[in-house]
Amino acid sequence: MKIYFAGSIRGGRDDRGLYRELITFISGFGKVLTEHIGEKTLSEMGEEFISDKEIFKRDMNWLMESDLVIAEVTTPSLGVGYEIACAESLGKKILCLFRKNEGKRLSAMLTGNTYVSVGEYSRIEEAKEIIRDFLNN
Ligand code: 6K6
Repeated sequence: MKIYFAGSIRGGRDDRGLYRELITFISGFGKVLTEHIGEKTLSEMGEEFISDKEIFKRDMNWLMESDLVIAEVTTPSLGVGYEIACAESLGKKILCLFRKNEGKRLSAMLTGNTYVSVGEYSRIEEAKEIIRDFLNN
């Protein structure tokens, strides 16, 4: 199983440690194509050795190749929103994970979209449980 993990990059890197832990967990179920999303060294400023056009092409190819998409959507990101919309058009299964109790509400374009599974969690263990249920179905 090939899994596309989406998480904010230029939208903000505050959750990169969380992404890393989730990617490690998800790797137990299949191949995560986008392991770099959790990398400490990947800052908001970007990968210096690859152009934006190359990033877009590479990521779209991975998205097409993937069997399903798991997106951590607590930190709003235009790129993640775009990937979710593309994944829906491509007919991929999509799980969005949103950390609640931070005084923020997730976009109605996700919560109101019956195509997308949305899992709200407080602790990372709950997020893992949601992922486990999603992947086992
Ligand atoms: C890295 C740091 C800043 O800019 C970069 C460029 N590198 C990227 N490398 C890989 N994937 C990227 C990059 N930029 C965006 N993406 C894709 O968009 C990822 O798959 C993320 O899920 C999503 C993040 O979008 P933004 O809008 O938060 O950057």
